[in-house]
Amino acid sequence: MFDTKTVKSRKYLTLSCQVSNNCCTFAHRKIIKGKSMKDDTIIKSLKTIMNRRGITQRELANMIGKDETVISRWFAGKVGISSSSITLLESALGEKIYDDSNLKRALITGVTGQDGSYLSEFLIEKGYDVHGIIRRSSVDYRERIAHLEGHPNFHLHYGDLGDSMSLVKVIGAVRPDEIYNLAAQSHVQVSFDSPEFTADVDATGVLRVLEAVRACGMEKTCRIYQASTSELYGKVEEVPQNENTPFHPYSPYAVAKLYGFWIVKEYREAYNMFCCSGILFNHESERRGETFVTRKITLAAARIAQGMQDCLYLGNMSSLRDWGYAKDYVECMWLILQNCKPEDFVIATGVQHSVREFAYYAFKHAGIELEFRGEGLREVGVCVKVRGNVSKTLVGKELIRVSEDFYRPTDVVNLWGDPTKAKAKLGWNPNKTSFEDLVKIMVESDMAKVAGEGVAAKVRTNLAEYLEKGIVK
Ligand code: NAP
Ligand code: G4F
Repeated sequence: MFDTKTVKSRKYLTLSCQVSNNCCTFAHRKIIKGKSMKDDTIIKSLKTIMNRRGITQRELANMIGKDETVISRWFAGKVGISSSSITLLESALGEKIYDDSNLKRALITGVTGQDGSYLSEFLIEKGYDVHGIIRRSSVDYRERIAHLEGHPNFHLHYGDLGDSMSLVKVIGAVRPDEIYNLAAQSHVQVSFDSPEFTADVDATGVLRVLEAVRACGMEKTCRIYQASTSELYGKVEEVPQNENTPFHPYSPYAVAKLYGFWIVKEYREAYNMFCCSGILFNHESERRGETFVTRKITLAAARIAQGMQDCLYLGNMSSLRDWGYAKDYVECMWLILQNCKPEDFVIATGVQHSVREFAYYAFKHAGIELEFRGEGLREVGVCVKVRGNVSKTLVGKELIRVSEDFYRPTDVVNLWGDPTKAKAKLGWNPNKTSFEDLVKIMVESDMAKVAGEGVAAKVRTNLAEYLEKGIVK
């Protein structure tokens, strides 16, 4: 039975939330600054019904005893429709405006992560009923999906990749058509500090998902996407890398992910399951975790440009990556599961840049022209020119320095993907967002974030100090 509890969120007013076993479905619509959240799906469905039955806005308003302006505001997207209004409309119209029983159901592990949040948006937009697995945490910190909570097609369940029973329960209850297994300890450097945990989640966790699907008797009906990685190529044996390039994992993270890749392949062959790996090269965004190199750079560039940080410390700046935009990559995850047969795909842009180049362009977008001088641990990024509101006092200062703290015991230094197969078989466009646009999107977002930090600035300053000192990697 459901037990209704009230959950308080930092950012929003109170949400009512039904909690059952490990299922937490946000049944009531979220209220933001006194307004309900806009819901395109419901408006679209309501408009279809009105068109079909020739009902005008005024007639609809009369039917539910509301002023016509309320309906206009719903249609203009100025306010969303509350649950009680939906009930009222459905009873007045005598039909469901919103019926999710025929929707395709997707389950996303790692829904709170960068990719999980974009994939949720993408699938909701495609008309899916989206279910996500979240871990219990001592702080309610689900920033990336906060805007989705309350959407009628978005549901959250407690679970953990380290806990088979929770996976069996959620998969058995949701009975998804598609599972996207994105959950992972995804930081390569952290995998050297926590190798056993990384193996448990990134390797055995994949096995647990596959076995849970079998335990629920869904191996013939449920398609599974596994978030694999270019880190498998590791100490690379050829450039660029494609689906036939040999693997040479070069970190505990990559070794764990290699197990995930092979166990997916094994279940595909042994049990005829539709399960595939997307071998994704680095993809970034304004939602990227703050300790991955791109986001660390864009946040620091914004903070330095606005006088809130003195210097950025980095590790190996010569490392090369094929960086794409996460929003473009989630489309490919979906395309892989819509393919006629289960296959693995390399997803990349086919364009490579160094960490140094990323830093150069990021600082440039923030109004700071850098010149790199020296080599190895002595290399520095010196400010040679400033633009716009950036203080001229920065000119001549060393804004980037190298710290040994950010060097890895073994580092992958030459990733460059060949997306030919994904282009040809999935019709995916790897160059929707260019490298320059990606840097611009991230810097602009962080410039705005830093400018708006206000009262919270001190908290971020502490994090920046930690980053500078190498306490947080
Ligand atoms: P991310 O932002 O670090 O998100 C990781 C997600 O996994 C978070 O939602 C996290 O939940 C969840 N998670 C971690 N441990 C878990 C556990 N034991 N049980 C349940 N959930 C757990 O990663 P991302 O960048 O979105 O990447 C998504 C996936 O793609 C990962 O598997 C990553 O290894 C892989 N990948 C990423 C890239 C890339 O460039 N981004 C490239 C190739 C492959 P919390 O919020 O609770 O921590
Ligand atoms: O941004 P990174 O930490 O990403 P990395 O190691 O490539 O891993 C990411 O991409 C993988 C796909 O290839 C994913 F599977 C994985 O989950 C994750 O999303 O580091 C990129 C490069 C590395 O060579 C690193 O040594 O940047 C170099 N780097 C230089 N200075 C730094 C720093 N990396 C970090 N995190 N911090 C630095 O200060």
